[in-house]
Amino acid sequence: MTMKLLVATRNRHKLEEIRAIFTAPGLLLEGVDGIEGLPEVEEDGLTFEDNAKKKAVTLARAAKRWALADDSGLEVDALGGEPGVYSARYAGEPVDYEANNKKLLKNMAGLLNRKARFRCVIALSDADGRAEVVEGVCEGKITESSRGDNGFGYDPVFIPDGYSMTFAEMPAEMKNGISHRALALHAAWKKWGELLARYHC
Ligand code: ITT
Repeated sequence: MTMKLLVATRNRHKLEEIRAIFTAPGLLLEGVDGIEGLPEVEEDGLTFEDNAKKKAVTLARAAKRWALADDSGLEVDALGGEPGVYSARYAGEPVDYEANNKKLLKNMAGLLNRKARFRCVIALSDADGRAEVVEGVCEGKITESSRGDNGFGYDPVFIPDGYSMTFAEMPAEMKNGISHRALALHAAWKKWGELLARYHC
């Protein structure tokens, strides 16, 4: 039997990381670009949870199928949790990862407390908009300068605890073994199994 899951993201890097982990025989992951007429979802929530739920529920209802959405970002202790839910557009529109990293390193110049974490909230919604969320967190620290070309976003400036490489210096499989998204996806996988059993579909 084939089971379809709509992945409610326009971020191709996220989609690749989700595909690497959310895999099973008979499971078909569909990106939003494959389906005509889906609405754009404005991310105006104050929390990752609000935004993840809004994305999953809106697109699941519109496409009339299960949807998974990821809302994620970087929280820096010395900046009071910034950029947080504003991570994607920290340096303004349009989204520019290099400009975001430059702004972050500038705002952290001279700061000794470099503690930070990536947080990923994943929402799963059925076609009727019944949604549940799970979360994954990866603790680490902010570098003094950008390092590495892999991954996306703040990967070049983030070193996970227990490592000396940034996420952007790691091969994809290594990041996918320890990242906030990997932890959230494993929790989401378990949660989805429970939801499918609960709703008998
Ligand atoms: P969708 O809303 O379409 O999923 P998006 O990129 O706008 O895509 P978010 O609103 O969740 O997604 O913003 C996430 C931002 O947080 C992303 O643009 C990065 O700047 C940062 N981020 C999240 N996960 C990351 C990761 O694994 N590595 C580096 N940066 C990450």
